[in-house]
Amino acid sequence: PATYDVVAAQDRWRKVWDDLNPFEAADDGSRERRYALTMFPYPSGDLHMGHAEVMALHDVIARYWWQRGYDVLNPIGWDSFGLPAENAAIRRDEHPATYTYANIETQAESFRRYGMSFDWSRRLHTSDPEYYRWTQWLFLRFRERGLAYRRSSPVNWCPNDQTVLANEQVVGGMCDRCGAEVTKRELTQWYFKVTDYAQRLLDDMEGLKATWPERVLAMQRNWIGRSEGAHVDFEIEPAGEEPGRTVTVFTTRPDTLYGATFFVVAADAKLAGEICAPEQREAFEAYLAQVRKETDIDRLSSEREKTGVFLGRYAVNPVNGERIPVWAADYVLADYGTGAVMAVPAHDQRDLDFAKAFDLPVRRVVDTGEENPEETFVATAGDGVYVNSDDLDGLTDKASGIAQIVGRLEGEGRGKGAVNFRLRDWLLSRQRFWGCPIPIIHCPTCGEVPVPDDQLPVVLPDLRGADLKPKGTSPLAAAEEWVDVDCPSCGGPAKRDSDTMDTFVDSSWYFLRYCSPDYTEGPFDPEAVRRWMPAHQYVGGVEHAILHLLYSRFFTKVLHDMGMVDFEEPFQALLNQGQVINQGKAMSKSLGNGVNLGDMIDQYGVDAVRLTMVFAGPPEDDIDWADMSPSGSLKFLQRAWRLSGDVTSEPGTPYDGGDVTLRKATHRTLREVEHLVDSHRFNVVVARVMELVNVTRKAIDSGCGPTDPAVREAVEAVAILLSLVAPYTAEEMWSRLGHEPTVAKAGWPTVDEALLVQDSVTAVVQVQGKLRAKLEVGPDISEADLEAMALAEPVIQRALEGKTVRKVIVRAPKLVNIVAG
Ligand code: ANZ
Ligand code: ZN
Repeated sequence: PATYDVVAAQDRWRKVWDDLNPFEAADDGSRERRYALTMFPYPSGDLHMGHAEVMALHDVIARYWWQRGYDVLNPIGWDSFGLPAENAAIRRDEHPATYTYANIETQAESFRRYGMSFDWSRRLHTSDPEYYRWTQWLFLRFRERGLAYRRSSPVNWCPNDQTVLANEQVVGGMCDRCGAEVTKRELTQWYFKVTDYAQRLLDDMEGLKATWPERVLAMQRNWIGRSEGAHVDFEIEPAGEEPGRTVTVFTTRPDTLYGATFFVVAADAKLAGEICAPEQREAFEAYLAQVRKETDIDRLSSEREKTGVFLGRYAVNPVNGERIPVWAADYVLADYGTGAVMAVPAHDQRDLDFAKAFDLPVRRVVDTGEENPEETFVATAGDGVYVNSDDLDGLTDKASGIAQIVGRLEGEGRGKGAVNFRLRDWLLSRQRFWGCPIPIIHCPTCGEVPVPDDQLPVVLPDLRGADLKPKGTSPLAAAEEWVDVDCPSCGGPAKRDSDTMDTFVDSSWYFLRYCSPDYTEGPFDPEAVRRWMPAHQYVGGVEHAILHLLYSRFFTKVLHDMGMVDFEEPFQALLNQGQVINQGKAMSKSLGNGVNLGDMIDQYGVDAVRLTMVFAGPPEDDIDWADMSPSGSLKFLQRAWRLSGDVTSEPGTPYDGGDVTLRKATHRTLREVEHLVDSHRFNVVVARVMELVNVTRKAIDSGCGPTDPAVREAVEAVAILLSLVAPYTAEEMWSRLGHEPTVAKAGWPTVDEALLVQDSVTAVVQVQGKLRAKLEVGPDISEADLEAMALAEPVIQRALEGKTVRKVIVRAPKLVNIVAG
């Protein structure tokens, strides 16, 4: 039999598609719009198996929407600032742009070869001045609203990359880019005030419940980390020369206030140094030096021995006037809550471990019925009866305990109910070159002066190679010609801000820019955004579950408050694909289990690789390439392709008179695929197409024969269905069926409802071999269902009255024989 020449097909159709350019969004209102968004890539190297997977899955959705007649926006771009290009540039002694734009070309070519249905006319790169002009513009608008500000604080510092990192970029105490251990440094840095939006970021997840993976929502919820409790004011007693002062703590358990037996301040909080008594100073400083070297992970570990230093001061418990000692310790974090806690060892295990280590008193104030923590050194956290708690004594539940104590504190002006978030402001300054310059000028007279809008973009200077080596300050600081400017306000000598922005700033709004990529009046044309956004479907990796998605949601909310967009959530639905692994493990150089995408495509062709990715299983699951059979996929594509050569009726032949059984199979498949694509069960789509190919083959060889119009209908449907997954093969089939390209826009066949009606079959029900009833049932009824139906039939129940059923013989769908006696 003829074989399908995969390579020739790829060459042929690639050219035709380039000419036809079929996937440009019309954006003319003639059809309903759908926005299919895929997370844009970093241009580091060529595409790999992971890209191949996510793109194959994403394209099923976009291509399906095209077939359904929507006007689809399916854009592509590059997140092209960032460290990999900069590090490569240092190694190669060139400008980061050289490496970046070369990789972009390579990846773009690979996407085209892979047959992605992108709208190439909207392509963008975040490192283009035309793009980052607007990143800078947005930064200035955020700053005007008080949402971008500078402050000095201890920040995460990667000694290897010589740059600060956001909390989100520190994973397990390590830099998430290079794996080096992260340390702390005191630096003045720019922040976005994302904490102002904490509650809204949390609340608006309600509306995403049905369309975002629960695990992503859970990760965001946890990252935002909302806790309800109270702020309680403690007086620190004056001591010698040292004045007294009020220190507030955040607690989730104000009801345990009578059990507070000591007070702990984070050793690295300013407060600790300020209140430390002179005689404890030396011990405190030594301890602080040790704490500064620790990571937050160490500090929060419950396994570690508790450490700390007495500060020589006493705090006064606001409810009973009790004097309790003030300690500095590392298990309290400086940047959470207020950086100080009231320690209730009986009901908080961390406090109890600390009390044990330093022999501090433990007092139970809630009797939970468990053993007394004063004796067991196991803290109890549950509800119980309040004891040793004055007016609370006798209450039996947390809610009333908390309500009563908070009411009293509020009445006395010594505290109030409070909500605390784990979420921190987003640190956006980076001391690296290859990023978006921060459009601020520092003037000794005027202070921070924004670069006027009409002078944007602030373009990066031409630095390369050794100029870019990390030195702890941004390489831009050393570029004198660039950094020294006249103050836009007073005209005096001033300096540009020499930091660049975290690349997550660039990616927090790119999906808006796609709607009008050439717009010059602003970051995006509000009308274009109104037409396309929010994106109907976002597809990408779960590694972006927190950072990118949270930041994009934050940006969208700010833009909403600025009146620039009229929605508050950017992505209506989210799909996270699994990973491509090999032999059960993530692919890596060190394991030597990497699979090269180019090799796979050379060996099996694009379509077989795409089909394998889609057929591998539910899109959310990992794909173990070792278990996959791209050669099996290729064989299937050959079989499908062969059908198109066997059809002998003319294109345009009406299907009406065709073989009804085959027509039914075709129409059922189409209807089922509609539901399957909508519910993202793409692997089952492939299975259904395989079934239809088999049925059609049988019809040709031993059924209605190749001339029957139903065969043409079935094969055309196969081509259209395959166009979602295997675009080259589908195009090849479509042309062999006598049609013009492109099959990608052939349009979804209209499903004939009449052909979906299930035929019914008559089943006979016998009792003791005697015909008692006839039932109309579906041809696919299961034995169990048929038996249940028979036994439920009133005539049969009457016939069985007073008898015991001994045996039921079922031959679905035709016969049930009941033996009773
Ligand atoms: C007294 C108390 C009694 C507490 C008790 C808990 C149980 P979440 O839920 O994570 O918000 N805390 C407050 N600030 C802290 C900081 N900077 N570093 C470490 N721990 C801190 O936890 C809030 C609880 O964590 C607070 O409530 C406080 O301990 C502690 F039976 O106050 B609690
Ligand atoms: Zn000035």
